[in-house]
Amino acid sequence: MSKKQLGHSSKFLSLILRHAPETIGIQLDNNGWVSISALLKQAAKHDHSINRAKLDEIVATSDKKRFAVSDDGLSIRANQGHSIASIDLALPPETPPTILYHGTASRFINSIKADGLRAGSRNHVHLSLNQETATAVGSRHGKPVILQIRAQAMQQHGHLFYISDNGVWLTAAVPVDFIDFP
Ligand code: HQG
Repeated sequence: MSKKQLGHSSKFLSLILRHAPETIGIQLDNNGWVSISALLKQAAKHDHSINRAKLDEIVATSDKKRFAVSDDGLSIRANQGHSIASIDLALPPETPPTILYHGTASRFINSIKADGLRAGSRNHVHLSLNQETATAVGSRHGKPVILQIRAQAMQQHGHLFYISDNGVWLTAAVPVDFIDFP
């Protein structure tokens, strides 16, 4: 399987498992899981044939570990990035490091200064453990700007933090008081 083909199928799976399962007629459970056999059957019906070996290869080679297969091997979910409001990843709240990073684009800074960080179309604001990752995330949107988030202070003020299975820190929103701009 070429890298390009894998990337194409990985994008398709992200779309289905994070945002739009209904487009191929499947439903995710409350925690975002779906039966792999149902997923593959419905994907094939919608012109996207993926066999189990290919699915396992996508899960194993995803550079960011975007997907998790359940321990019994029967179900799959996306580890983060969902926009479906009813999905609760049921992650336990965790204590974050003192500082987390958020990579954004320079054109968003004035709006972030006014409103803080909003989850927008996703269920959480995504925060990175290090500046390198934040730079990569921000570069997707334009000229990257790295914000420092005083995460532990936020937690002390009652904000909850979670860590996805692939190491992305998640929180509902970041008030501007906890953001250090460069
Ligand atoms: C910005 C990728 C104006 C926010 C990445 C971001 C990540 C505001 C954009 C994951 C704002 C939303 C998520 C405000 C936030 N005013 N703009 N008040 N508050 N924004 O893509 O964090 O490859 O939804 O700064 O690696 O860029 O998909 O979020 O620039 O982990 O697995 O609004 O997506 O992972 O953009 O990226 P996104 P994100 P995958």
